[in-house]
Amino acid sequence: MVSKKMRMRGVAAAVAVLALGLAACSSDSDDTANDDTNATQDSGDGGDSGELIKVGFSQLGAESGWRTANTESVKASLTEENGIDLTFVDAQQKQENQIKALRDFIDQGVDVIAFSPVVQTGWDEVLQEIQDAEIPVVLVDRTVDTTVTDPYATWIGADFKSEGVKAGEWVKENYPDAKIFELQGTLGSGAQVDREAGFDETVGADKILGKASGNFTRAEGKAAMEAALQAYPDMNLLFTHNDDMGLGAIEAIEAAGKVPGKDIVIVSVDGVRDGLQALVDKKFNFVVECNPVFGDQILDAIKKVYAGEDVPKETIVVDATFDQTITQEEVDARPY
Ligand code: GZL
Repeated sequence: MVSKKMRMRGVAAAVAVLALGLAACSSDSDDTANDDTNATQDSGDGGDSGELIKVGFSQLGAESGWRTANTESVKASLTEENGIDLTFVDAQQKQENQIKALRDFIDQGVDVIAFSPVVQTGWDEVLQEIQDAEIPVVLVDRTVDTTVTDPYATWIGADFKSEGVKAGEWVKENYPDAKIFELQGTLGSGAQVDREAGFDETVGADKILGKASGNFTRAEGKAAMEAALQAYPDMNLLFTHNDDMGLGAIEAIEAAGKVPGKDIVIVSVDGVRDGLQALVDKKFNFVVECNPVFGDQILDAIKKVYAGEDVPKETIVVDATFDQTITQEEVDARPY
């Protein structure tokens, strides 16, 4: 989708190059004009005219090891030498902060907006404002559920439902009679909704004693697990929507005098280093990866969208799975 704004930029750039060319041709050796031309060409490989692509990125928070790794990947890719002028805003897991950041990006006249929505709904108004401002959106990680038609150019993230299914299939195969408690991620987030759907459909809702949200954080996962251990004393398997909540749950399980990985089998999602270390330590039993390192794919999508090139509606980030056969060397070699 080449917006009017980008078309106008293209015309302005063409005029500028033509003017520089004419100035160079008309004078025998106008170094200023040549320097200007070189300066333009050397100022990064952003848009057609060589200027940087102004990107507004609204990150939902810093709630987990996964988010930290994702932010590091985004910032490592969206750099000036890669042609990007990045404005990065952390919303501390508050939707109102994200909506404010998105509106600020509109006011700043950014070229492209990228964001990872903390929850699926509540974006209709601001997505319509962005569309009216003809600013293309690259949706990152989490998904949206909106009435706005064609609200984003492309989405890059993981297949959350498949992650839930993979976790459920391992439980069905290894612990078919488990009495399960489920630690949910941020309620209403695409990751929570779809991991829960995939897992519950696979193991059977009748196997699940209860659920509670730990909001994808270690502290809230620990608190939710403390309550669950009281409420469901015969629980023998925990499915947690991310490693951080599972690591908090380990603290609660041990404080209750039980052995994580044995008295209570733990199945998790993410595969951050602390989660895989828990596998080596035999406190986690199975982990489905959700790879956060896709900054380069976001960069590629932003450049294509800025240039008005076709992009796929969605790009699924490939995930693996891990069990207790993982070695300490493998964990130490992990990039995040
Ligand atoms: C998944 C991502 C989730 C992670 C959590 O792509 O949105 O959010 O699984 C993080 O660790 O908080």
